[in-house]
Amino acid sequence: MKIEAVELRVLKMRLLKPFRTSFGVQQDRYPLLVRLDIDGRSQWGECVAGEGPWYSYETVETAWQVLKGYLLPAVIGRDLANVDALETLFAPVRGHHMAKACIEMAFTAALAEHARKPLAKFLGGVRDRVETGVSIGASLAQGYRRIKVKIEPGWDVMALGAVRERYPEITLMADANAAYGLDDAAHLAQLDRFGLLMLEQPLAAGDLVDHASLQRQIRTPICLDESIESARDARQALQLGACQVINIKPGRVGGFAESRRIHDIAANAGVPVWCGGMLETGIGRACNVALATLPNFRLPGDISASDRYWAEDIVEPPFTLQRGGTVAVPTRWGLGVRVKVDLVERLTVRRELIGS
Ligand code: OSB
Ligand code: MG
Repeated sequence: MKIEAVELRVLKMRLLKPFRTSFGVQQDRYPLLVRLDIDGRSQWGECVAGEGPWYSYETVETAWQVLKGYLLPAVIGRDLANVDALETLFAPVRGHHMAKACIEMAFTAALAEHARKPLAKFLGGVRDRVETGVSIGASLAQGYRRIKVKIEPGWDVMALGAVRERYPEITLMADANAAYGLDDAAHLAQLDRFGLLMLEQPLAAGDLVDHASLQRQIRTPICLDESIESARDARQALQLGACQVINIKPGRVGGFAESRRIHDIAANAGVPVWCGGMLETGIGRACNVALATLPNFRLPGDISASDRYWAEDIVEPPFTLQRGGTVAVPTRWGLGVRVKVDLVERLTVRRELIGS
């Protein structure tokens, strides 16, 4: 398989509802898309980098620069037998997993299409639908398997208490996006009484040691998101007792192959994983859905329906919420959804073709 050229583009898309996290409020999303021209066919991918360096040091801008300056020159025009070959060429670039992941995932989708398999089957998936969850600031959404409330200092115990009182039975969790410190351990222990499924990323991304210490002070299981950028991070987090659950986002960890390694490390340790989201368009969502069909994805993910985010998704068919709060896994070969190229064109605010 030879990647002949790659087109980078940034779209501008309005979120149906502003999205609030401990980093701030976001109304517009600027997804970075890649189109690989590979063996005479087009293959789309999505980079999950955010607009600013809050969730991660990576941004749309850094991903663009690293792709254009380093990653794409290393792979364009070369014959790549498999994902291993791609990972080897990317290895000299330190970090920048989001930039790497969009190429790795598009390349994997191309391999799946070439093998005449849906992406989920190609990855070894075992499900034809995945359980969905929804990540929200304040309002509640119906039909999802679990609700994740974004918290931060000043919006935590009271907020979760109010939700819990109104919905005593609902599967509830909280995501702090690194907004607390170890000094807040006693405060965070107050969340124990709400029977949360888990508390996601309470402390800073690099703080595996402090997460381990916090986990000894609270009953609520800690889940790590920002802290896990690689299989090595996952192995060390589990060795330290820093978490009891892992949120895998393929776009955060460098792609499907690294996601699979994290999945297997967690499975061997008896630790469940689930698939997080990064406000993706249908392209990134298709990748998340395919990954979440692996056996150790045992908890509902942040894989909401397209209409939770967008007035019109850029893929056809869009992802819809189905019976029992699930999303159906596409059955067509490769990515499994068709990209609406005309709509992508209209939403594009920046583009560049990187050739050999
Ligand atoms: O921490 O999981 C997160 C969105 C952007 C960046 C980080 C996160 C999120 C979400 C939204 O929680 C998940 C989604 O619905 O895509
Ligand atoms: Mg999170």
